[in-house]
Amino acid sequence: MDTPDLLMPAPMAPAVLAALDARFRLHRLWEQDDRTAFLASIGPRIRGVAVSPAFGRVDAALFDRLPALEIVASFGVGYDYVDAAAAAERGVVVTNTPGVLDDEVADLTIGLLLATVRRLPQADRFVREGRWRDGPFPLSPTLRGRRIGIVGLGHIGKAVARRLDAFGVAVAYHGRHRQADVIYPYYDSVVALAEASDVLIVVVPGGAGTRHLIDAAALHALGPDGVLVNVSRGSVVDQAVLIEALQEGTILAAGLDVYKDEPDVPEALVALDNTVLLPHIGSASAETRAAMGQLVVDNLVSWFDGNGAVTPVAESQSLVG
Ligand code: 8YV
Repeated sequence: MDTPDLLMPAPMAPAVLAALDARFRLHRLWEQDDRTAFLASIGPRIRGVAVSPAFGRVDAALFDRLPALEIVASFGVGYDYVDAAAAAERGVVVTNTPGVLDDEVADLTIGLLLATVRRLPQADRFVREGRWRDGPFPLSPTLRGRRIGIVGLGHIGKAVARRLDAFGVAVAYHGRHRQADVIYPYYDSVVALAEASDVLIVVVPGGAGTRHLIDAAALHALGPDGVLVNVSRGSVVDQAVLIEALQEGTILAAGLDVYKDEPDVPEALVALDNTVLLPHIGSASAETRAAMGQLVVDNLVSWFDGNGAVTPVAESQSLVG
């Protein structure tokens, strides 16, 4: 069995490092003082990359330095930071970590929805700050009777919808296509879905195709009693327009796990009382992050054992047959 050279640009979990060290010659880019010189010397031998969004963009500029590259194993279901089309053009397979995080992200989404509508963080602060003694916490809005619009009914969207079924609220969706096996009403535009909804939950993948899908028109259609929950990517929402809508009360509230420039969260969002702000923790339990890391390892091991990629992304399908 040969020992392929792998590049890891930014640190991943210790268990992932240990598993990759056991099977590959793993090069840790972040430990190098002169990364450009290091890449120039080691780049031609690199056959695989294990990477997470912490590194920044993975695109032609990196591929140019790795002429023997066969596979990029990305941590996370979303891989909008990887130019998977440019990779495919060079015959490089890209893998992600779908499936293992669906339920975790769906759980978090429900938690964020309830926290936002029933104002749980605000209520927690109210108790901690000793304000309860001065009177009861103000009545909150309710989830009861709300119509929920899911933008992006993929695996995670469906896991969210299943949970919402149990809450006894109506669910509808928008996506690129109507899905034949789904009972929920379909709307062919975000604005039409927003008009028919009191909550929009955004679970669509990030990237150029969904940039600012939630714009001024969508928020206007959602209306003054409307709640926005975003657990996908900050790029999907026009953040400046969202801040304005929250400040002016043209929507009621927002629960956000993702932002335009993470980890920078605009002061304007922090200052608002009608936002619940999480630090991109949709999949961030120890167990689920371990499963995602294991899937990165499994993809690389399977590929270099000659058994193909386990979870290639859509853009790589033509390469894996
Ligand atoms: C991760 C995610 O936080 O899977 C995704 O797409 O957004 C998250 O699970 C991220 O990919 C890595 O930090």
